[in-house]
Amino acid sequence: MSPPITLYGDRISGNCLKIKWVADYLGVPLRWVQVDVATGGTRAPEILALNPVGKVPFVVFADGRILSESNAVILHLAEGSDLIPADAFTRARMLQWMFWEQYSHEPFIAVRRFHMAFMGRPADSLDPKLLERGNVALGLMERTLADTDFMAGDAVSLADVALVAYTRVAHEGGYDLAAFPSVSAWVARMERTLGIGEREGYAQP
Ligand SMILES: N[C@@H](CCC(=O)N[C@@H](CS)C(=O)NCC(=O)O)C(=O)O
Repeated sequence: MSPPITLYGDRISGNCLKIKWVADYLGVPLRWVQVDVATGGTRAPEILALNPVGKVPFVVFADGRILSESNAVILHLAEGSDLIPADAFTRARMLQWMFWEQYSHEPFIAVRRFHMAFMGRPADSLDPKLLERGNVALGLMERTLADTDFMAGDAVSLADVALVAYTRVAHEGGYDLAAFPSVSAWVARMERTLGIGEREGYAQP
């Protein structure tokens, strides 16, 4: 068996878990090195030496090459698999949602959750735009998932992996997923598809 890929990540981070889920789904061996974001682990000299960006996740391959940005990493891992649609337009639609996730979903939903669930910040101390724009994102997902089982169409793709990472824990950031029934059903579908269990709860590494 080839040596495992090493993932530097924090188990509270959906961006990091995305990579583990894709590796598990594909049967790719992965070694996890825990880096605590909340206590500044990403700024440790040995971590900055590997990834000068000062963020997780990043992966180190057996040949020493390093890759960061969660969606770039899952794209690379899943190359040639059924998580990437064969049809060119559907593949582009998958990418559309993955770019959208990083610019119009994660910055609101993941950030509000981080402040509330891990930094102990009360909801009323946070920028109200986080809740407002996160709900706009969930609303767009709701309308999409009312028509199709998965974000890019009828089959699961990396767009679903990218988006489920923080959607499934949006309630920890004060979002009410019950208001988005198609999204809630899709979260359950994705957890089954990826084998995400309670043991992988964000609060306990
Ligand atoms: N766009 C990046 C986001 C990476 C990111 O923001 N990582 C956070 C944890 S989820 C982090 O390392 N924060 C530490 C810091 O900014 O100091 C990705 O998708 O990988």
